Amino acid sequence: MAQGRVFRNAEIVTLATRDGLGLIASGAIVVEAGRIVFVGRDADLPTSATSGYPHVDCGGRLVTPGLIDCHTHLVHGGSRAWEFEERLRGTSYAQISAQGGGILSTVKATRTATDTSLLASAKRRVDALVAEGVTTIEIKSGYGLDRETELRMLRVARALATAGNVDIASTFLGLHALPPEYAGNGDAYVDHVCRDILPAVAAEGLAESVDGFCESIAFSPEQIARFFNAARAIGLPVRLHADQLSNLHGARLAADYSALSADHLEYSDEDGVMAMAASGTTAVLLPGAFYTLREKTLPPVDLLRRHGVPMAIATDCNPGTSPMTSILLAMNMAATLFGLTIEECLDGVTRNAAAALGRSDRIGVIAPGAQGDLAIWDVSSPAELVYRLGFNPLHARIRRGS
Ligand code: DI6
Ligand code: FE
Repeated sequence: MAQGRVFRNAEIVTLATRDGLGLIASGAIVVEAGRIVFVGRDADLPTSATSGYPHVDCGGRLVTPGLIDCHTHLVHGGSRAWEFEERLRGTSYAQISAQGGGILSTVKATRTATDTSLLASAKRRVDALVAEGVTTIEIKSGYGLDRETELRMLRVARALATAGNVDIASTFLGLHALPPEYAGNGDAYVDHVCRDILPAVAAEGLAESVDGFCESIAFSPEQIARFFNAARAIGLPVRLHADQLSNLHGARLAADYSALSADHLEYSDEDGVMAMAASGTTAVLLPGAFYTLREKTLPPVDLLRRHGVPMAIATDCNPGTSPMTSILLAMNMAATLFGLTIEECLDGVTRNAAAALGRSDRIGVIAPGAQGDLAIWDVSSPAELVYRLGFNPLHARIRRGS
């Protein structure tokens, strides 16, 4: 007989209805062989499900889908605390990158780190997210920028699934920064990524999507388009760091390639937002980077709402612009800094985050057929999950039913 478990006496935030939280008071959930087979009122539990399987009394607690952090760079060597200090003295992120700091200093530290130390340092960051009810984490490469190190980063990301007891979605961030070997020769690096690194990533099945950084300090829209064409040719979906520091029309570019997501978007305009709506691209908002860089330009939340673009929220966990390992803090920042509602915050770390990963069929909601990934909270209302800073009310995390 299949393994199963019955969760009873729960206030369930299913997120399975089109609008609203899809709340079920005094609810029950049955998970069988890792998948949800029943969700509804406790009183309506099928009698076949009440016998046999162990019952868990949730004590009237709030139950949400397991949370999803859909944008992180949490595998990397080194630390950038010195750069934080430098910024406190008034040097800008762009100035630091131009001086060979920024992303490239993490590239140096990542290339020289052993696999063991990369895994160990990343696992501590994974553990922090998992402790807050996270059951799926996206992890990008992008601090290797050579074939060997990019592949190593993605293998470490894959190993974190077992090491961290969490689902991992890995992304090949081939165009993150120009490595020193290609200084002044961006087009040659793009060729190298498309011809030599991307095929190796695909051959080993190490990534389920690709990503790039479209910015004046990184790669041009034309270079990103060449990379996206190569990804499309081998059937990998794309995502994009778009319009974070300036408007290079990255939102539209992402939409033109039916991207799963366009991320950051502080400088995106209405044309870009409309294109995203038409292509079904999810907007991933990253308030940790906005906060760390003390940005002033807000992402166009009203436009995203008006055009019906789904909004996800993620930590962007990275050593430079968002050294954050708290998805709850990301929700709080999205509310306080970007003006998202409680419902939008919850959607942002569940079903919309699932869409950004192309996993809407499996995770992000509590519904029959979905993976049995749940978070059980010691809170009296959904708003309580968002409003505290630095407090973790997780009671239990359930991954695939256990
Ligand atoms: N945008 C970001 O905010 C991070 N990467 C990116 O493309 C920054 C990563 C870093 O500074 O190390
Ligand atoms: Fe990022």
